[in-house]
Amino acid sequence: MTAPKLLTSTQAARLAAVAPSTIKRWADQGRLASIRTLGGHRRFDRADLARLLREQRGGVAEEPRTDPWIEALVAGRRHDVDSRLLEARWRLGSWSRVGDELGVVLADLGARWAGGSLSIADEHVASETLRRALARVGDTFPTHPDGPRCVLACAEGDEHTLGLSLVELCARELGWAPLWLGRRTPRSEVLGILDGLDVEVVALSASAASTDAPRLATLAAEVGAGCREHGADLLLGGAGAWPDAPEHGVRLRSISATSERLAARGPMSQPPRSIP
Ligand code: B12
Repeated sequence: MTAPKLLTSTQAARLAAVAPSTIKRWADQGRLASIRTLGGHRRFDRADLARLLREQRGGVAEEPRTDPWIEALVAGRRHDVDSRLLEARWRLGSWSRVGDELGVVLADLGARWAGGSLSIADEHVASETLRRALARVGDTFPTHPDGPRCVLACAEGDEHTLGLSLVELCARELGWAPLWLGRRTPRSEVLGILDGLDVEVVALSASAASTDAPRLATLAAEVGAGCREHGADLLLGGAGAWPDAPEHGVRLRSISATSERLAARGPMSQPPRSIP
């Protein structure tokens, strides 16, 4: 498998180490070829970008440079990753936007691994470095033991917890009390918790590795029925094959949308805004 050839403006900008507005300008000037999606968004071919960068750098650079996030993660540079997280929070104004930026980085990491430019060991070091950094940041937040409870669990068989870690940061920032169940959580455990505790939201995560749509639909229906019975909302997230319109709850495709949903139901009516 090779890395995906078509890049969004943000991904192209990260790879070229320029602002997204520069990528758009190059496209408007006809220096960088682009196509438009049905929704009108531009997409760029990795090879076209590499060619343009090579021309600009006098034929010296062979490939778009490595993403600085990925460099720091693969090298396991924990202090670099910590400071990048804090810088991104300051620049973007909320943990949900940081989460969406990291979603792009993780998709790129997966593409490099699938394309063979990163080893399995590189990918393991990178994802574990990020997992620990997110846990460190989350642990600096004030706790809200009396805040509304939000159960965080991965779909059965799924070990991709990073999306859930990003949701946890947003939940904590918004005054929720998250209950982390994490990887490979059996549905019976989620239903048991709904029976025993006051729960406002169940957030289930399924990564791109969860491709069995009928199994995910049954999981969403069974947990959804439990949530409805107990008056809890159900949030289905991650790139997995969840149903688009579950009978109960909602399918969410970004951390920002998750944050808005939590803010609408939680103690803070608005997601946090940027510090001017
Ligand atoms: C890191 C990683 C791992 C790490 C996970 C570590 C960890 N603690 O999470 C490890 C090394 C363990 C791993 C293992 C495997 N992985 Co993996 N992994 C990834 C990688 C690089 C990132 C995953 C991730 O965190 N994505 C980021 C999340 C944040 O993005 P997202 O899912 O698109 O979600 C977005 C929104 O939906 C929302 N969101 C996310 N979560 C949630 C949750 C809720 C509740 C809500 C509301 C919203 C929300 O935010 C995101 C950003 O907008 C991906 C690449 C990729 N494209 O995702 C591969 C990837 C998912 N893995 C893959 C594979 C194949 C595997 C393995 C099978 C490899 C193996 N042979 O062992 C195993 C499977 C293990 C298992 N049973 O689950 C493939 C899946 C391909 C496929 N279709 O099958 C991918 C796509 C890589 C690739 N390009 O081939 N992996």
